[in-house]
Amino acid sequence: MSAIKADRKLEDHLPSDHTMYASSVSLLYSILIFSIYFPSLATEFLFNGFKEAANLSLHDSALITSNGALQLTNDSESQIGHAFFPDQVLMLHNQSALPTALSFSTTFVFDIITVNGTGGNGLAFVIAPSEALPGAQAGQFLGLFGDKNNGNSSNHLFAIEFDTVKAIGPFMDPDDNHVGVDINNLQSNVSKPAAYYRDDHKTVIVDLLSGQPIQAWVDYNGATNILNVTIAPLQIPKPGHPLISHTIDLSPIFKEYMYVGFSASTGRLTSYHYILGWSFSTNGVAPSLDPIKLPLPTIKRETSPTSKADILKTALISSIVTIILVVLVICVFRYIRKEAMLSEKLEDWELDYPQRFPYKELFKATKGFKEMELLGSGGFGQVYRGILRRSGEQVAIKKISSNSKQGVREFIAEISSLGKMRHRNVVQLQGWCKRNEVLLLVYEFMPNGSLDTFLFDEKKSRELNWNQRYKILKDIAFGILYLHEEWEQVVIHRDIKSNNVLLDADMNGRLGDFGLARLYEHGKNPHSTLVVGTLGYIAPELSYACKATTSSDVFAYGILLFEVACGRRPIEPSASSRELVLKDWVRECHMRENLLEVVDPRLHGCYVKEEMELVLKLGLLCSQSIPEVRPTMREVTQYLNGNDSLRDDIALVFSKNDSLDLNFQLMYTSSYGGTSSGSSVPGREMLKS
Ligand SMILES: *[C@@H]1O[C@H](CO)[C@@H](O)[C@H](O)[C@H]1NC(C)=O
Ligand SMILES: *[C@@H]1O[C@H](CO)[C@@H](O)[C@H](O)[C@H]1NC(C)=O
Ligand SMILES: *[C@@H]1O[C@H](CO)[C@@H](O)[C@H](O)[C@H]1NC(C)=O
Ligand SMILES: *[C@@H]1O[C@H](CO)[C@@H](O)[C@H](O)[C@H]1NC(C)=O
Ligand SMILES: *[C@@H]1O[C@H](CO)[C@@H](O)[C@H](O)[C@H]1NC(C)=O
Ligand SMILES: *[C@@H]1O[C@H](CO)[C@@H](O)[C@H](O)[C@H]1NC(C)=O
Ligand SMILES: *[C@@H]1O[C@H](CO)[C@@H](O)[C@H](O)[C@H]1NC(C)=O
Ligand SMILES: *[C@@H]1O[C@H](CO)[C@@H](O)[C@H](O)[C@H]1NC(C)=O
Ligand SMILES: *[C@H]1O[C@@H](CO)[C@H](O)[C@@H](O)[C@@H]1NC(C)=O
Ligand SMILES: CC(=O)N[C@H]1CO[C@H](CO)[C@@H](O)[C@@H]1O
Repeated sequence: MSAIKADRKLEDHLPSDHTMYASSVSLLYSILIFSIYFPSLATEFLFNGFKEAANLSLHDSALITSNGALQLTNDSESQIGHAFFPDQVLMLHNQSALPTALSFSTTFVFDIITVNGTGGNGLAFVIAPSEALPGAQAGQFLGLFGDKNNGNSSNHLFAIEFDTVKAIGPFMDPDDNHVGVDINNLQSNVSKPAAYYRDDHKTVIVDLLSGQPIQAWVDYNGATNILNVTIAPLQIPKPGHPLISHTIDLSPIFKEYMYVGFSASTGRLTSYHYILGWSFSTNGVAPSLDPIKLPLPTIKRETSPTSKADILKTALISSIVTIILVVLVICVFRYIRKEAMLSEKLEDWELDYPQRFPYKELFKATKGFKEMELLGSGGFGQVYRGILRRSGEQVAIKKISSNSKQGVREFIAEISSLGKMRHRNVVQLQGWCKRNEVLLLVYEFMPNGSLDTFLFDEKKSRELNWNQRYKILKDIAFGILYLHEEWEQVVIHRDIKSNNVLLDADMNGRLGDFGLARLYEHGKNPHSTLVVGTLGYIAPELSYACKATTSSDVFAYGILLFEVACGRRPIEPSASSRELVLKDWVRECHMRENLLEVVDPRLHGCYVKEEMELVLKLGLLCSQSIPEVRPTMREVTQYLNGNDSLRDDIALVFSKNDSLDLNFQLMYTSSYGGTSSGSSVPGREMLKS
């Protein structure tokens, strides 16, 4: 791995008579003689690692590691390590009257590795008169001097220091990462922050404690007295411009023969100091080192921060990693929580009804039942707009909080059979979902909302002309007829009112929420007298018969007819007592033969008189107190379609004594008490009092 080429050549300018010895034997003899009397006239050696044959003189803590690196110190405190080329090197031409220092050139690769804490104290290339450096101290003295002899010119010591600690005291170190030229004194004659110059003369800082191998070149020209010091990371070729170029005459410093080598020390701060390769020449440029052959330091730098830049970098990286981790954990946590929230425990029977939607799908469709998607809320719960992911279809999702568990199962059974209904005047139920106490019903989306917003809108921004109103009434009549007679089983709506009349994009009337009132019926105590529906639409017989029939739907439809014709609610608390209950008011006006007095003023007289009269009379017919005398929905649709043969029937009915309804108001008032489904009805309080 390493190689030695420590050949000591005789210089060319040896005495010329030397060549007169002809025979090879005497030549060899004379070389031997010269070797004895003029040892090391010029020195050149190259060590790519020190494993074999280097034979350095090691002192104190210095050692050669098993793979051939020179370790000057380990990272124990207050260590000193010295290592020297074993032979003396001629450094001064001492024969003439004017002694001159020899030119020399050296290059070496060092590596300072700090395992823990902050590194210290540094290393130095040394040219000294003896291998023993008298009085040398550890720490900031770098093992070169001690406080007794620092600065004494009798030291004859030349050093290039690579200092990693800014010493306190008289040394005037510029910083904790510098290169300096020391002569007899640790106060450098010249020192510069460790760096190299790029070809464009820009300075690049070299961190001595980076743990990376760093190459240094020291070149001295004895004729011009110019000393150049250059450093660069190992992978960078020798920079063209030296870091330090200093004019100094080394002849007073050098003795004739000197020792060349290295010194390093640790103090309170510690590092491993390594030399990985070294070449030296007093005969021109030092031979190049082969980076491939250099040993690696045996101590691996740990990831623990050692320099400020590293601390920053590590802190930055670790904080980024921490942030990413935290975000990840939060995401995972939220995902798990959301999944747990959206997961559902199904009861066995729920699987029997195929129109079931997964809760997750509805949750996503409504963006988590956001306020923004809320279309409205009423007695039965909230309605949200949603977009189903699977089809992109818009739906209305009704969220019903039912605190009665027992009714839900029967209700779903019923609902899923109702889901099979198809009629153009019935809002189609697309499916359902049950989750804990919450029941979700998925309906076709009706873009124009419910009829009551058109009839009672305070802002009067949404208006309906008579043709539209009449059309809607007919649509709803056909819808109810479908429920009552045309589907496979009789379905009683139980809650017909303008709020449950929905309008599609073409303003067709569609009956919604059929059968919903049943849910409450199922859930309640069957023994209690119970009426479900909405106050004002509840047929009087329900208060005692307690059994919803198609006739009670017809009664509610009659009230709906009044609402549409008169443009007001069935019970109007702000109206005079005469007009309080819409049905009674219409009846009274009819008795006074002034039926058209009740017509919605918002129509401004724009309506077909015959149709209006038909609607009002039909309303009277449907809202009779005795269920048996009310028409069927089929008859209602025929009236509305203008079956003239029925006109006479109406006339007949109204010619009769209307005693049927004499005590209606009385019954009505007593029937609401505690029996309504609880939907908010204006005027309820007033009626109570
Ligand atoms: C190393 O030095 C020792 C004594 O200093 C000497 O005996 C030995 O021959 C040297 N070996 C080499 C390879 O120079
Ligand atoms: C460091 O080197 C010194 C001197 O050789 C030795 O006494 C000490 O045990 C070494 N410390 C470690 C941690 O190896
Ligand atoms: C570094 O670690 C060694 C042993 O693990 C310990 O003796 C030494 O004091 C430590 N140095 C610093 C500066 O923490
Ligand atoms: C310098 O060192 C020499 C030899 O060790 C000593 O005699 C002399 O007193 C020292 N000079 C100073 C100023 O310390
Ligand atoms: C020192 O560097 C200068 C350039 O800054 C160069 O001209 C000179 O030759 C160098 N001297 C040695 C001994 O390398
Ligand atoms: C120069 O050489 C002479 C004899 O070899 C020696 O006595 C003297 O100390 C030398 N001077 C230096 C500075 O080495
Ligand atoms: C009119 O009503 C009568 C009696 O209900 C019915 O027989 C007849 O078919 C109806 N005509 C039309 C056109 O609906
Ligand atoms: C209407 O019926 C009531 C009570 O049933 C009766 O007193 C009244 O005379 C009847 N009026 C007519 C016109 O039949
Ligand atoms: C460094 O150079 C030597 C020899 O030239 C001088 O004797 C010293 O005084 C000088 N030291 C400083 C700090 O400049
Ligand atoms: C009167 C009214 O609001 N009609 C609207 C019904 O819905 C469709 C589709 O959204 C709209 O285009 C109509 O303006």
